[in-house]
Amino acid sequence: KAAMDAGLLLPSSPSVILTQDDLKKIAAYKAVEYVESGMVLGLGTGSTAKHAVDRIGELLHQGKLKDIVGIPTSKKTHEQALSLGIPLSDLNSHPVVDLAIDGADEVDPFLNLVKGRGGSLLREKMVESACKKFIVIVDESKLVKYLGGSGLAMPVEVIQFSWRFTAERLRRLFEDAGCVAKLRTFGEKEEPFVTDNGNFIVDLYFDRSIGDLKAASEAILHLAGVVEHGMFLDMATAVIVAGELGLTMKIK
Ligand code: ABF
Repeated sequence: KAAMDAGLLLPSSPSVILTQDDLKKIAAYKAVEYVESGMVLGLGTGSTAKHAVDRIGELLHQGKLKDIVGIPTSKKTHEQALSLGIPLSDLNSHPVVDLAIDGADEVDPFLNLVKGRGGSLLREKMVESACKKFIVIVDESKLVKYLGGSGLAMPVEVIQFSWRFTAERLRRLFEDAGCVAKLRTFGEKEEPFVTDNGNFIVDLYFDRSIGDLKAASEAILHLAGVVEHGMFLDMATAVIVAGELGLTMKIK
């Protein structure tokens, strides 16, 4: 009841069937309510963040937001924001970001995240670690008991040189968790996926929990050849989750 009064819950109506994309859009629009004129904004990447960027562009054109500067987290978002007429900058010119809004692939109960299945984890981590507030927007399918728990990939960006060697070292780090390490590819020819930064991505899959996330993060980053990984630990200020029963906001 309190959440509904606060506008965080949607009135339930059995006749309305929401698609997953509707849920993403609802979470995105809610997050954009926290955007104020004059802010430097981290613009996320992915199908959920795309709705937020569209909404920011719309509010800008309606004159409801003014003097916004956006810092895109990928080339794709850069293109989208440009086409919407959102003024853009980078961390060199704006090293402090007021608010970033972005999606995630997994969210654990402590608001730790897996990101990067869209391939943009490095720029996302650079921008989102420079921001005062980071609002994550997801539909409820992204909630997991522990990171890696969805059975889907935990991405690691690696340099192309001798990537097989790096992938094997990554696999060995997490042998106890039944780790499988695969190079990310695309298309029928299974060509390597190349990130905006010219690197490859090795996706890690686990059978079991990897345990201490901080230790895992440090071990991965310690390997020569690794550029960054997709665990975003202790970074989210709030997570807005859209589900069949409404919107909830989890705050750190
Ligand atoms: C970005 O988009 C990524 O970090 C994450 O991989 C992905 C989430 O995608 P979507 O919103 O399309 O589910 O935020």
